[in-house]
Amino acid sequence: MAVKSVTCVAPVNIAVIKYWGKTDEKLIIPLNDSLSGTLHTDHMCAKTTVAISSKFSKDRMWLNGTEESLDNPRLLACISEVKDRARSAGKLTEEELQWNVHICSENNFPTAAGLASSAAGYACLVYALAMLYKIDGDVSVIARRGSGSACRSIYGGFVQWIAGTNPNGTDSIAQQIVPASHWPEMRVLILVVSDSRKKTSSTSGMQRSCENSELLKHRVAKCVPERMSEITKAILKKDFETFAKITMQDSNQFHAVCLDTYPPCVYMNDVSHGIANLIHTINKFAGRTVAAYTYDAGPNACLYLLEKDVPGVLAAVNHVFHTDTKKEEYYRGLSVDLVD
Ligand code: 2P0
Repeated sequence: MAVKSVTCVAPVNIAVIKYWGKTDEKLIIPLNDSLSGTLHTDHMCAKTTVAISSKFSKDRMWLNGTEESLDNPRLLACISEVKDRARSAGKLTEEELQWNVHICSENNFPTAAGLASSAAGYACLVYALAMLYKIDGDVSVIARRGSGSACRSIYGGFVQWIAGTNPNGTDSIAQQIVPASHWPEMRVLILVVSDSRKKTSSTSGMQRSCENSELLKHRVAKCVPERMSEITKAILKKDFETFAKITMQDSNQFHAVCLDTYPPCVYMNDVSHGIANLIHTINKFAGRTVAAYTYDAGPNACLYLLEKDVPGVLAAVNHVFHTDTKKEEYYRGLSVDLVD
């Protein structure tokens, strides 16, 4: 039986300037630009196989071994955008374009625990489909339709997601600022505080913030544009001090917006705050900025730091927060570098 298939892996990205809020829910157009580092796929990644065949009787999808419904508008939007582009590219026959698709995807890290699982998952799916249907050009614009942050996982290194100005979203795309090789000493330490599913999804949390957070308006109008410009300069100059300060300030402001939302979205817990305090203490006693923390829509800490400081920071974290699997809250350290 004729089957065409492609398997891809795609990495997680960790934002240093956060995406929070949309101007268009359906097209997933963000309120503000954002910026992230793309992690190496060795440790945290999504792996997806896509296949088409004349013998497949319907579209089907499996996620981490369990069959899931394809009745998801975001998933369908990604598939249909890829097929539209494939039709214009003309590298597959119309008959092949009509074949049903099977999708098999898995993550090697907690799903929906605020560790960018949807970002890696949709980036992987869209990239694999793009290879299967032989489409050219930027596909971050399609990955965005699956999950906003997924567009940033299409590229390696430090990546900017430009919000864009076009109401149809065609210019809301990701682009690489620098490859990982620009700053090869950069590391990210993931401290898993909890791998349980988050209470408020990012999608509904940001929707609520848009409805009633005054702080979000100030953040979007003033803080993010200034920070995007400053942190980009810091990355180009490899100025860790400035990079780290902006990263921590933006994480703190994002969580302040979450608390300014009514009812509030609470993502960080006592262990998360404890880790943030520890980083400030380490930085103070070292007399320089050794590490920067950042937290997404969950309690897990991501630390950006340089390779030379990984052993010291890990030792301090291990000393203060004992691994105790009997407790519901624990952490696990994972040091990863960025990918090109
Ligand atoms: C980010 N987050 O920039 C921010 C920081 C969470 C906190 O992107 O609705 O899962 O699918 O577009 O992409 C999470 O948002 O939300 C996110 P949707 P997504 O990484």
